[in-house]
Amino acid sequence: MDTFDSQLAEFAENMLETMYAAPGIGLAATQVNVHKRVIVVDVSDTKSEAYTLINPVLEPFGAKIQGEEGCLSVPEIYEPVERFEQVNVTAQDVNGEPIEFTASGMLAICIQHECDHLEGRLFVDYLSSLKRNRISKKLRERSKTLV
Ligand code: GNR
Ligand code: NI
Repeated sequence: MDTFDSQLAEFAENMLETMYAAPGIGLAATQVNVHKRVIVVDVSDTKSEAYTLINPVLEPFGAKIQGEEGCLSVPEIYEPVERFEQVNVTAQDVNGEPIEFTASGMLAICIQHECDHLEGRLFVDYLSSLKRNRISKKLRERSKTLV
């Protein structure tokens, strides 16, 4: 991303709206079929701590922690995933201004989950092939009964 114009600002606003409506605590542009390095996250209960991160780069550190994860792109599947407890984040905001902060806990997990989407990775990719195959089957069966 190198053009920080009103179109980008509008897209980021739309992503936040989509995330809150889902409802979810994060969303990557990849998930709405836009292949740009844009993620939004808000892990607060009050929907008042939104981060819009453009071109995010992560340096995870610290202990590994396991948390139950779900994904809007893998509906209604929840499995434990191991992530780093903390992550140094450098990114740009919608105006192209540099951002740098350290996240921990749920925010750190969510940012790692969203950045994975930008690389085409899903949380199910961290599971055993046995679990992944079961999930694929479940999603396949589900889509059959839906149509
Ligand atoms: O809403 C979401 N919840 C969630 C819970 C644990 C770990 C990661 C997430 S992100 C997810 C929304 C989503 O799919 N973002 O890509
Ligand atoms: Ni996701």
